[in-house]
Amino acid sequence: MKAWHGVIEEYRDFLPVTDKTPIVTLFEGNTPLVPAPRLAEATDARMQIYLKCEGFNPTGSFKDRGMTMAISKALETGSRAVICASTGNTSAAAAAFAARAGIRAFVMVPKGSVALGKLSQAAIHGAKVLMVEGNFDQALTIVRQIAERHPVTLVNSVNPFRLEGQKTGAFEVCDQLGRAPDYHLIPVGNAGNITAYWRGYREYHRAGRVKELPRMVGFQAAGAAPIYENHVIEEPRTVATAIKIGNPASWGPALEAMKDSRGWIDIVTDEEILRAYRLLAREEGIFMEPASAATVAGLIKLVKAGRFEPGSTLVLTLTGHGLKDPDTALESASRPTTVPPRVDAVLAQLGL
Ligand code: AN7
Repeated sequence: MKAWHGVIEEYRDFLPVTDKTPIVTLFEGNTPLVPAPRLAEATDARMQIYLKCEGFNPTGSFKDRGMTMAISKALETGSRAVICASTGNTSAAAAAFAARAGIRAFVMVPKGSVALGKLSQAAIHGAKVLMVEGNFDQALTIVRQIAERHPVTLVNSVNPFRLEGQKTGAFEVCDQLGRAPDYHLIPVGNAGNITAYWRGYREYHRAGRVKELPRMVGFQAAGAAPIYENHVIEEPRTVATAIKIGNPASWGPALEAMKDSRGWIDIVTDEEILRAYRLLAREEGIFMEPASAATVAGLIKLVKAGRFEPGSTLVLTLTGHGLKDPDTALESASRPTTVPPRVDAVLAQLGL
């Protein structure tokens, strides 16, 4: 098997890098495309369902694809510091890649709405972590202003190199599947990833690597669904804190992706998200964070509604690892039972 060198080296021809770009990589990408037989069975319509498990990236989310590009380009232009606002995963990736590059990272996260694993990552990688008494959208406004006036590079997905890196997710799906799927299902927060995937599919199609183009289907949490509702949500609410965003930066491009691909956007409730979250863990053995489960919840909802033709090939991006958010996992499952160190006491609990 050929060694993997990270998404920039693997897809160099499709990316805005030159021989002079210092590549900062943690060997991200090459994540598995895992068939989901139980989900497919449940749909009862002979569908092929695959999970693109982005939680298996080095920092545990899809953000590593964009961050290898953003940090490499920041370094190329001589930047010594980066800044971002984040619901958690971007901050973890920024902190890790900045550490790898030997530059500083400043991250701003909404206090009380960041999963524990993500916060611990930003901290241990040495980022300066600021918890804002406000939401993600407010934090993004602040860091955009700071980056305009001070010598620090913004690495949110408004940085164009982020989406360039993230589009490699679509390249990998095509390489792994040998074609593009009929539908690509994906959670939507700041709407960068849906935009990037569509760009990736289009570029691969134009280059003759695939003959098909998928329809892009995005899912927002019902309490944080600005695109679906067609207005800014001032106080977004959802258990899926990663996508608790009320005014997405890539709103326009995401709408375009949906229109161009003849796709659409839908919503899922927190209850549906948590049900899908448990189902994925228990029936497929895959532990992804709640925002990723939104995609599975959306699949279940739309299959019931008969939105996909029988025999369709569907790819779902599962954006982040379940270990990012241990609190939600423990709240969503039965509690561990404490026992004294005796065989009889243990047996009494097992019901064998
Ligand atoms: C697990 O980390 O916005 O629609 O600041 O962490 O491209 O924003 C995270 C977003 C989906 C939504 N799933 O992707 C951040 C941040 C997970 C995420 C999304 C995010 P976009």
